[in-house]
Amino acid sequence: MPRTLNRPLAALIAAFCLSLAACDRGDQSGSSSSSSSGGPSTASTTQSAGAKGSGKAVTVGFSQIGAESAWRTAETKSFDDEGHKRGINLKNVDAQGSQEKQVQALNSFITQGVDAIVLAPKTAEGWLPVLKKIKAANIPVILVDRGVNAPEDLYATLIASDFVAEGRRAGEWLVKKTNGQCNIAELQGSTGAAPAIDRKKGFEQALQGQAGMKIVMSQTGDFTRAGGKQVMEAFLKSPQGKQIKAVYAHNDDMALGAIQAIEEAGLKPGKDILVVCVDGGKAALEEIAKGRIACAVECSPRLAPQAFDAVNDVLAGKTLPKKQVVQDRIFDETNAKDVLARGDYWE
Ligand code: GYE
Repeated sequence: MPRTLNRPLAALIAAFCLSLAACDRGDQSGSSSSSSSGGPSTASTTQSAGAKGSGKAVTVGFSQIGAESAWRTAETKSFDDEGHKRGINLKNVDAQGSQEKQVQALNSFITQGVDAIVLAPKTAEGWLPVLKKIKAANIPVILVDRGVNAPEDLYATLIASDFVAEGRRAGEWLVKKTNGQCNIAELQGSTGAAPAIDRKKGFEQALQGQAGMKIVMSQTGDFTRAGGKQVMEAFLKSPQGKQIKAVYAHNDDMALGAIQAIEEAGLKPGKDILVVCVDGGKAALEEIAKGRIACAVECSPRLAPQAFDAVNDVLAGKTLPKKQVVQDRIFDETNAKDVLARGDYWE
C-alpha cells in the first residue's frame, strides 16, 4: 500500500527539516542576557544546521572541566540540551577537574575525527601542544567560557564574559556602597583559571586610588562552596578576622559557603559583613532577596547556542571574531526580586 510505504520516508524528511529549522533559530533559546558583541559576522548570521549538507549529523567533541559549581553544571546542561535540540552528535566529556584529563579527551576527539571541538579550558596555560595537534588534524576549536594563553590562529573564537569587567563592576559597587571605607576578604577562584586571574585584576582596578578600601586577606576557595566555607572560617578565626567588613567571592558557590561560615561564627551576612560575588544565578538572587548577599555580577553559563552557531559558521568556512563577549547584568536589592519574579535568570 503506497501510503504505508511512504510513511518512514516522510518521517525522515520531516525530522531532517525540523533539525534544519531548529538550527536556523540561532541563539534565541539561550539566555536573554547573552549576546554577541562581535558584529554582524557572528552568531546571528548562522544558516547551516546541526546536520551537515549531506544530512550526516555534525559531531562535536565538548571537553568540560568538571562540576565544581552550579555555573558549570548549568553550562553542561546548556550544551546537552542545545546539542539534542539541534540533532548534533555531542561527545560531552567531563574531566572531573583535571586539565590532564581534558588533554586526554582532546586527543581522543582527534582520533575519533570529530568535525569540531568545543573546549572549556580549566587553566589559561598549558594548551599549546594539544592545540597545535588539533590544528594539524584540521579540526576547528571553539573556546567557551574561559580563555587560554595561546596564539589566536590555534582557535576559531572565544565565547566568554569579560571577567575583568565583572571584577571591576563588583569593586565599583562596593566602593559606592561603603563610601570607600572597607576591609575586604577575597575568595579567589581556581588558581591559574582565567576568571580567577581577571576577576581579581578587575576588582583591584576598581579599588585603585581608594585608600580606605583594603583587601586584608585573599585566598583560593577553588570555585566550590566547601572551599569558600573553609577559607572563610579560617579568615574569621585569624587575628585580623574581626576587621572583615566585606567578602568578595569570585563565584556564587564560594559566596554561599562564606555565608554559612559567617553565620556559624555568630555574625550576620548583609549586616556585619557584606557579601559580593560573580555568577549571579538563581541561588544568589534568592540570597539577595533575603538580604544575605549584597550584590552579584551576572555571568551567563548558557553558552551552547552561540557555541554551536560558531561551529556551524566555521564549518561553513566563515571567519569569526577572536572574541565574542557575553553581556552580563548586575544584581542587588534594587532589582533582584523583579528578576526572580520574571524568571529571567540562569540556574
Ligand atoms: O564563574 C565559576 C565556574 O569559568 C566563568 O567557572 C566560569 C567560572 C564560573 O566554576 O562558577
